[in-house]
Amino acid sequence: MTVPTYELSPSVISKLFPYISGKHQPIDVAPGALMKALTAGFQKNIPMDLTEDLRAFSLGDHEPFYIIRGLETETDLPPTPAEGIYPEEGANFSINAIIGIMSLMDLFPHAYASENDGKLARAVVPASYAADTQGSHGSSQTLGFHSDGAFLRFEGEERAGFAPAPDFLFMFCNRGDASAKTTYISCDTLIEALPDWAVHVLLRPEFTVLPAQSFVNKIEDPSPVPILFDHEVYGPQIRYYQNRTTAHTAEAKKAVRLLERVFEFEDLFDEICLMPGDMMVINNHKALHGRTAFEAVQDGKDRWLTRIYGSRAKTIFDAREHFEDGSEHIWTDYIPELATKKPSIHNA
Ligand SMILES: O=C(O)CCC(=O)C(=O)O
Ligand SMILES: [Fe+2]
Repeated sequence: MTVPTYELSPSVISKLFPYISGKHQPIDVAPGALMKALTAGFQKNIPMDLTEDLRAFSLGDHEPFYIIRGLETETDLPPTPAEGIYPEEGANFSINAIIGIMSLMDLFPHAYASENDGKLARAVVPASYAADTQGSHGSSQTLGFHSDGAFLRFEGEERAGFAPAPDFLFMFCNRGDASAKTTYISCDTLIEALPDWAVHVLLRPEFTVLPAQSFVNKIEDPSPVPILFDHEVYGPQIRYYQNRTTAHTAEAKKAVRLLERVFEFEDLFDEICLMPGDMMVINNHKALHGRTAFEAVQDGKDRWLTRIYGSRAKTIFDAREHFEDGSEHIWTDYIPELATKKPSIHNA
């Protein structure tokens, strides 16, 4: 399966340019005003067929991945940051483009208090101190299949103190690397490939998923959760993090071993080498993603993606009840009623 891809035409790209480049709305305006301007610019200029695809995609009525190609990056893009906390001299085009596309999907950008110092955008870059690790800052190790925030709460789960996992993740490529491929596999494909008994075991709360390295708040002894669950609106959903998931029963261990075998069948998953101007959007509950190993040089020209989470308003509002007691807080200032937390872009 190849990921649905939409190539923007040169005339659309030039119409979007004032919004993406911040000419009309500099990046330091209030988030609400920025979002409004980007929404207006994108609604007016994005072709109807792409808008319709994005709507279907956000409603879960579509393959769980989407790529938009041909977006512009800064001609004077600063050197790739050496670590992932978003630099002051950031890739603002990527942030504007992501927020614009999110708005067409009725999604809102948000962050987590314990990742990226609470900043909205994460620089997915190979950090020298993390080269050998399996996280978004790694490089020499394959980043296994996972969902982002797999240890967090999924809709319908009663887990006090856990914020919701993001509904969607957006990755915009500022600089590519020919050997770094983003891998992805859909939940439906996995379920089809597995025998019924394994699907049933994966639906039981018999697993522990640890936070990714990027989350500084390491939650101890989290309650066991299922890997698969059936959402009443969106159907089958998945959470997983390869090498960070423990199965607690003999059957659960067997089911996870089988799941990991499925990851090895090359015709079941797909991969794409993201190049400058590519935006990949993933439905984080309906698909897993990862990345192949690559070599980082630390010369300012290494691979650099901007990653921002986008969730439905309902998901973010539901998080409110978890704000005060918690192990994991969700932050946004793109929804005025919730705009009491840190500002979102280059916050101090
Ligand atoms: O580098 C990639 O292509 C994937 C990164 C990733 O999975 C993440 O930052 O969550
Ligand atoms: Fe990820």
